[in-house]
Amino acid sequence: MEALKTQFVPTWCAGCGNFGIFTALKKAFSLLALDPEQLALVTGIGCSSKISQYINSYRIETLHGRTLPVATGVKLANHQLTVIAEGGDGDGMGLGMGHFIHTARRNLDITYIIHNNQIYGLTKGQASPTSDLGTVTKFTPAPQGNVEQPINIVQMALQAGATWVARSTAADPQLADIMAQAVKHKGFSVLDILQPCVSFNHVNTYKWYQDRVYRLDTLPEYDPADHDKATSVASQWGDKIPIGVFYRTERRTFEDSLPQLANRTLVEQPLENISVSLLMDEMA
Ligand SMILES: Cc1ncc(C[n+]2csc(CCOP(=O)(O)OP(=O)(O)O)c2C)c(N)n1
Repeated sequence: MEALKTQFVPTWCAGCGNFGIFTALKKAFSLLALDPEQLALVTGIGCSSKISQYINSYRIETLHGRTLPVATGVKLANHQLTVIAEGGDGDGMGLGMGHFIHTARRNLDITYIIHNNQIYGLTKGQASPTSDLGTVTKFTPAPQGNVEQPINIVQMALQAGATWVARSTAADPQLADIMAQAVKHKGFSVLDILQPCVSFNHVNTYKWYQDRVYRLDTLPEYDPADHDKATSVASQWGDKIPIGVFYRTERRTFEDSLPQLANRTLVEQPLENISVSLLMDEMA
């Protein structure tokens, strides 16, 4: 754990769900015995994305919504690294939505962790693409509140072609374990973490989630290999919210399909035979 520390101290609000996710993530890395030099943490912009400042690894806080394209670049440059992409529901389901779908269908071996507080936290409480209908914010005022249909991250991941899909909560004692499973999966794994925002979301609190979540493994004969069943259970939201691993399957990864990467990572390949000036001339 000590090796994962940086000199920065988290600046999240007292009680923020990001603390639970941060603690679980460090525990997951320890469980996996991951050396910081094997790890690249790519985040976007948002309160949640600050997590990359606090974990010693290769790390970058990139542009808002560009978490997955940057993580893709990192993975293709050195596919031996364990690449974790992480950010908020706004970052991933708003500006980043197109990237989410394409990264899932490509099946890069990247773990994508979404801190889903159903609100834009950093910019002080606007409705996000996962805000429930009727959510009242400064920008979606009463009486009608939010009138846009929310995105269900698990459903979206299943339809886009993610090969491992799960949901958990920031207060889940099993969170570190489920994160470790996500990292171990070879392929694009998506973990939707329900996370209270104590400053700007006074509806979806720790208690609100706690009163609604139930574990998929308590369902008789639930089989995470069954995509149809996963899709049907994933549609549940409201009084009952399922958590756990919805779906897992094996599919060839994008990196493994590239002959250029078969023997060596890109960063290990010498540049001698590549003439940059020829390329520049061609594009002139
Ligand atoms: C291109 C661009 N658009 C908008 C913003 C402003 N902005 C910064 S963070 C953010 C949303 C944060 O919400 P979320 O991604 O859910 O993360 P949270 O802060 O809740 O963890 C927005 C809209 C920006 N930085 N860049």
